[in-house]
Amino acid sequence: MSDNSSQCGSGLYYDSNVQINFINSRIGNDNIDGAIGYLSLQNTIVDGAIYCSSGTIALDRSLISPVGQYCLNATNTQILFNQATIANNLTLTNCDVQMTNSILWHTDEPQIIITEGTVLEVDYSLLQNGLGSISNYESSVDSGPGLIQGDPLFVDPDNTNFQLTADSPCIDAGNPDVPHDSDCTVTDLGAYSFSQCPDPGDISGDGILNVIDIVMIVNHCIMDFTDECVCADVNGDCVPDILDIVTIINLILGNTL
Ligand SMILES: [Ca+2]
Ligand SMILES: [Ca+2]
Ligand SMILES: [Ca+2]
Repeated sequence: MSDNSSQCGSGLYYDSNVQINFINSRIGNDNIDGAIGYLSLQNTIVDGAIYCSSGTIALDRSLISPVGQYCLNATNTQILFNQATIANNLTLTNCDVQMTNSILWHTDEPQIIITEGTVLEVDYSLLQNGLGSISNYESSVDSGPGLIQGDPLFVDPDNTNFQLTADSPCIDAGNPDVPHDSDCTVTDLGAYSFSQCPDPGDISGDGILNVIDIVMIVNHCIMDFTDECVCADVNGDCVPDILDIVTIINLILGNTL
């Protein structure tokens, strides 16, 4: 959806008991203006801002990064952030907010402006300046474990690329008890996970699958799985075992699996 028009000058406007689900979507250059309903964003990028005066907003593996003052301005709203990247300010009034496995990033301070009545529960997230990112945090924030602060080391935030670089502190910083990333490591913070194994089976990291990788898997990964062994799981079941050895031999021999 892009450059759409509706009531109130927004790309999408809703004001009744509707449920709106965006999945694997991009909302470009449009704002969302809503009330009462349930707005769900999964694997979705929002280039505009969201304004909401009641109801529920749920972000899962999604990014909001508008050019402007706010990415989310909400009143009397329940807000659920899970693996969200929020790259602009929030203004929250009388909201019930849960944030986990997420990133809050913007150069303006504070990044979250709480004007009154809001309760924010946050854990396993990067807040740019820690709890100092949130106005009135002494009275409005219930902070849990796993909070970090600092630069998330995005690839190119000036050009709206909020993917993680290899040195990002957000990698493996999520709640270890929730389902792991597709590379079988602890979940990363934010909308984008960083694959720590671009070439499954290439333990040596030289870009070539050969007997050296097999020896390394046998000697270092089958019995004692370490972070260096993330590429040992060649068949994608998150368990390094003899099946991975069989799989890598077939890959080396060019056999069809
Ligand atoms: Ca991870
Ligand atoms: Ca190799
Ligand atoms: Ca395996």
